[in-house]
Amino acid sequence: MDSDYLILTEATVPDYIRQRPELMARIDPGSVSVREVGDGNLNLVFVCRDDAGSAIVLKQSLPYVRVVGPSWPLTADRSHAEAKGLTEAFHASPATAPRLHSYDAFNHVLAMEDLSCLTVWRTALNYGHIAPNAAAECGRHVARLLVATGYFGLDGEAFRSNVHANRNRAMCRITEDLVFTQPFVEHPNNRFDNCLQARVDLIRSDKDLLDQVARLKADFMTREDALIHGDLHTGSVMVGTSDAPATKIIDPEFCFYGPIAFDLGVLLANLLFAALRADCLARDHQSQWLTELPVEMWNAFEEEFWTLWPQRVDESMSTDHASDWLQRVARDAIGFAGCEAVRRVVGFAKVSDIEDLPPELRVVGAAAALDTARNWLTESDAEWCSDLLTRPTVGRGR
Ligand code: SR1
Ligand code: MG
Repeated sequence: MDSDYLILTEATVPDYIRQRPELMARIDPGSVSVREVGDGNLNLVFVCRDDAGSAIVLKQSLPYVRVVGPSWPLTADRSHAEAKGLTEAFHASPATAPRLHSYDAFNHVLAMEDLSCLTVWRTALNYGHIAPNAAAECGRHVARLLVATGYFGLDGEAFRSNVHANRNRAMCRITEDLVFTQPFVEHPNNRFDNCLQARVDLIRSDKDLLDQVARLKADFMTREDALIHGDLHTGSVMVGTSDAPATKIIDPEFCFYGPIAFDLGVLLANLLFAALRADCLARDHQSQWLTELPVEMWNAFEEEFWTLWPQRVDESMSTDHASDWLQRVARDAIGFAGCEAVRRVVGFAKVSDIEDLPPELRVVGAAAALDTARNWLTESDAEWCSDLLTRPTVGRGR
């Protein structure tokens, strides 16, 4: 385990800043106040603000999975992948990516733009808030990264060299295990309420469904469309308010050259969880708004793709080829969404949208998520249309 580096605490951050000229140029260690705010599964995140009002964020990878502890070692080199992912994303879409100030490879620390004026989208959704442009901005961000880093935007040599430079093997392995493998078999990482057992059995005994999961897993392992985010759930998006809208996509530590449909699918599944929470809490206005978001996201993705299409490096690539390719992306994204939805209910790394509901509603929301996921994994004609998030009526008192 690469643990021979300094693990930061709120108390040691000012001294750490003092030792790094590139940080000293941005913030005064003499007056800095430091707050650890990391709420994800893996890392430490420090918001640092000095008396003059300057602020930066320091994000440090631990040599293990934070929510589990040292018994689950994990390479801290993921910060290297994240530094590259942030740089590429900012280059492709500065409006929706945070600015990376510097990267300390030895201590696995990224220094980034402070986004404290924004809120993690999942948190905002859990409170019942509406973020008008967020889904469309995510769709555009995915399209821009696709064209900037994929084979539409790069010549063969540059493309292959990038594929090689962004392998991120350990993080891909986590996704292969947690999303595509463990939830579909008995595994100690799985945990779910007993009353969901029949639904889980139905999923695990459906040969066609399991074949579809295997196909999607193979796609995840072998398709190299572009540098994808790799973990684009609503906890990887920060949003502003209706008065001051903004969308920033953070945390690309799982980024690698993979199927672009995976990013769209993971976000789709997490919009499902938000919608189910809204239904369970009878938040009709939010629920109605959420129902529209998958189409908004897809339309924005597709529109941005076609806007950028004239920039393709190889003009022999036909528009018909791109149209067919997009159709496949839409279909695969729905399948990936099914896998992500199953894993968040059955496997490791639950979502607070469902987990924080009162117990009697939690099981209703989780059951509805499994039913939708099963449809997404079995209906070969599922389309990216306005009833994609059609849900059973689960609302309180309905
Ligand atoms: C062991 S890491 C668990 C999960 O947290 C991250 O956000 C990814 O979704 C990963 O699968
Ligand atoms: Mg994350």
